[in-house]
Amino acid sequence: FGLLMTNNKHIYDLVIIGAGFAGLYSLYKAKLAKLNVITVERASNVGGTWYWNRYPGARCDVESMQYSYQFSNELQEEWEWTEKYATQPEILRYANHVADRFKLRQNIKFNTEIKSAKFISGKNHWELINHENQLIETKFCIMATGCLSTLNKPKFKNLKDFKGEIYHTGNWPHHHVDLKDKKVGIIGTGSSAIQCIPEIANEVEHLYVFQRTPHYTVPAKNAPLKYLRGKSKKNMREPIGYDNDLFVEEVKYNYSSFRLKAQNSVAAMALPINQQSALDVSDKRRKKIFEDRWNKGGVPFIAAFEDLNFDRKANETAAKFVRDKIKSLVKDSHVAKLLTPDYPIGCKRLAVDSNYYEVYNKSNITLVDLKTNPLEEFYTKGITTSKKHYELDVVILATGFDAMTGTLFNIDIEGKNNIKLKDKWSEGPKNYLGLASSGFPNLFTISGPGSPSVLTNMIVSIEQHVNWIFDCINYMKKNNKKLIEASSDAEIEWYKHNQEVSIDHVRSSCSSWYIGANIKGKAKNFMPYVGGYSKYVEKCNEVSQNGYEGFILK
Ligand code: N01
Repeated sequence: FGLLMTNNKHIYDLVIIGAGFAGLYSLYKAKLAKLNVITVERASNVGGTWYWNRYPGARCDVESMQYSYQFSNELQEEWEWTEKYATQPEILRYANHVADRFKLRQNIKFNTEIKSAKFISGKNHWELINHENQLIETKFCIMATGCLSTLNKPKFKNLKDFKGEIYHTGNWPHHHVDLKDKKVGIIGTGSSAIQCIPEIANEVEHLYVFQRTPHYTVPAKNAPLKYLRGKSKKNMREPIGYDNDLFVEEVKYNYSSFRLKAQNSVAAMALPINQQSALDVSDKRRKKIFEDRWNKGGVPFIAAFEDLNFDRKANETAAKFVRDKIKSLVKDSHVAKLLTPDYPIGCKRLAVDSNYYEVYNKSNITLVDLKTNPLEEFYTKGITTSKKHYELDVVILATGFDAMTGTLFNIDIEGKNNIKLKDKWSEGPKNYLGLASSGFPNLFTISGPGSPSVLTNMIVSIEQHVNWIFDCINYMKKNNKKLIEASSDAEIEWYKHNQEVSIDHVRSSCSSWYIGANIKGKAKNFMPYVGGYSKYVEKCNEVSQNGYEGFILK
């Protein structure tokens, strides 16, 4: 870091914070643009979310053929995913491969946490301070800090008294955690817990699942991917599905059209959306369509009909189908009832599982309903609820994240006129296109609040954001502009639009981390843009084509 000291007056063109998928691609683009760039990363390696979330059973529930970069044809041709849904170790290998293949590591400073970022108006640059109080100066900042990168650790009473082991799914140790023959408690039943529970249930002596709200989940129907290995690629067609042995080869053969489908979609994913309304078909036909989707597995379930996200009656047909499945899969009817959600399906993020409901038929698993039996406190040997003491060797917190704004607020970001981002966004994040906030010039957020981000296939959204930002930086260079800042009018209009489109959407119909409901004191408004990925991209392109409409360039 010698070079970064103020005395040397070394000012970077760009500092990227984070070396996950957003940070890696930003760095690739910055090097291509020959910018003087450095990436800082608090972890000791690349991977972001996939570096930290290494709990047993962690996988991506976006299909691997889609959850990957498309900026390099060679990369997407050469990389071979082994399963329909890639495991965390495989995705982490991919991130490392990308870092090595594109020689990105030399520009990454690992084990480095940025504590504050302050815009110095007189100098038109940012001053960042790292955990060792070193100063880093830069003209531009890219916050590639992730949407789910600050843990939600509820303040359970007397947690510190517990003498056993405690882990959080979002910060799982890198060493092997031995759960064999131990009494384990897991708090939370969101996507992380739903992946983790079936995996550890086989190993532990007894597993206690502390559930506050049941979550909808559909089976992944994960499977190995097949490759032709040199056989003839004649008669390749449009890729039609995983049950077809040629699927991977067909995707690779037609990658651009496969990617285009995702680009033109709501969730940046090539999903087979049935354009019918769930209410326009007979009960028998509807059930058959849901059954087929259930059997094929994964998030396409929610695309079984085009109106499941908007029409509550249509949504109820899908919710009822899953509720009936729970009843048929879980033998103990009381447990089945506790596992059954009563809110619309797809409000909280639909989880994708491998034997989640079935695992409750095992004799070494107990579901503890925190609604009727609230968690009161920890004690030296475990957890006390209103009805009982649970003696535990290990507690796993699967309690999620302070999503979307948590990490940005943890960095003390101060813009023009000494305004802190945390104060400016105290009633909700005002962030034009999810990319930039007024008063914070030359600072971009990747998949920030106000962008589709977590409602989409993240890597596709990340690439779109990064491409847009680098086109913008290029435009500034060509037009001799030094500063870009969102206008306050444009960001307020975008914020209002974002709230409006969310009103009738199923995602607003319950309490979830999308609206900050999981964090005490957090502003309650819809954070990601729910108007759809392709519409969002249209707007971004319109803005840039009109000379960065809604931004002030100086
Ligand atoms: O976190 P969550 P997550 N007492 O916030 C409970 C992504 N992801 O880590 O619903 C008791 O969803 C809370 O209960 P309730 C994905 O976007 C992706 O599971 O608030 N319980 C809930 O059950 C996902 O949405 C993938 O009542 C408490 C759970 O903890 C996001 O990450 C895999 C509590 C938290 O669920 C977050 O998922 C995994 C308390 N005080 C995750 N506080 C893949 O792509 C919270 N809870 C594969």
